Amino acid sequence: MTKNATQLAALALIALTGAASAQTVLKIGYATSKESHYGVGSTAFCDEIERGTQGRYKCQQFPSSALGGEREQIEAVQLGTQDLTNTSTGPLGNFLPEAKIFDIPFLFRDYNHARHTMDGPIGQDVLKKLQGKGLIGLAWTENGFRHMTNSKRAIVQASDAAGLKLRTMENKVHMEGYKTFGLLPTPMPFPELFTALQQGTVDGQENPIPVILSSKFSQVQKHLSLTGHVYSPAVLLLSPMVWNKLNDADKKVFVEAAAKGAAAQRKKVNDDENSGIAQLKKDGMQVVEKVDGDSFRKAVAPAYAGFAKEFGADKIAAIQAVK
Ligand code: EAX
Repeated sequence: MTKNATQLAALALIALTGAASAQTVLKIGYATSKESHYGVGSTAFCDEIERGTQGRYKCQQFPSSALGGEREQIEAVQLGTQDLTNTSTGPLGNFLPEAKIFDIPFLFRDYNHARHTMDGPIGQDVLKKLQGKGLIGLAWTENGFRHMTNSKRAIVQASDAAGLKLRTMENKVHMEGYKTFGLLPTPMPFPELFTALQQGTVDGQENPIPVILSSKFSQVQKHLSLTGHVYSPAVLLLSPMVWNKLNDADKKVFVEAAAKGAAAQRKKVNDDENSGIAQLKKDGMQVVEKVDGDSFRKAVAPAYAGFAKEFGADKIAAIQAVK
């Protein structure tokens, strides 16, 4: 090769690698702050896809509901106007009815039971079904067990909850369940919640410790009861518009990155569960740690007949049987 030809070849190579390293920036949104469990999980996922695709894919993160409520974000991911969302299953049942089974109060015994179910055949089957609804479920992440807060009184047993106006997610299964506690469920998108609590539009709300902490609900709620009345799964959703453009190797990178994100998110939930109660007490909340769980279980038991009719008694029993 002449010197010129060598230079040309080198230039061609630069042009080629330049094209190969073109970067796609994916928009990911979630409800809470960048420091919260959703932020930790999303960041772990984003770091991994950037590393695994040698920088061909990276994220731009939109924490704190900057892209809207969770229902709106799922719709946007379906449409492809948003690439990713890390969201609770609150509104997911409106897209895939089968997903609502996981929202039944007192279905899961503890975190191990819930995580084994979501990561096992039952959870993975529902995750795959999202494809039929124009959503790619990359992994079950986690929101956590939900606890009640309110501005009126300490809740020790179900009868203490009766009559309180409680904001719920836009989730029929939760609403049906909470009615049995005598609560007055008021569905509302998360971005409106802080102001609604501040202005007294509702008396209370229910959310996992990591959400109560990161959203600073201690500023607007006096009482916290560790009711743990329902497990709140979360899911990392990708738009099919992005998924369908990925080659097989990149698909594998995305799925493995999602598993790492889920692990990081769950670890943050664990950490917040361990240190969060002390923090919330310091912030001035009155905390009922010894809740009469049986009074709540007894209250909700009759609603299980309705849940069995909707989802199948065998399906509920299969989840209860997961070790
Ligand atoms: O996903 O709406 C809710 O209460 C959710 O738990 C919150 O947005 C985090």
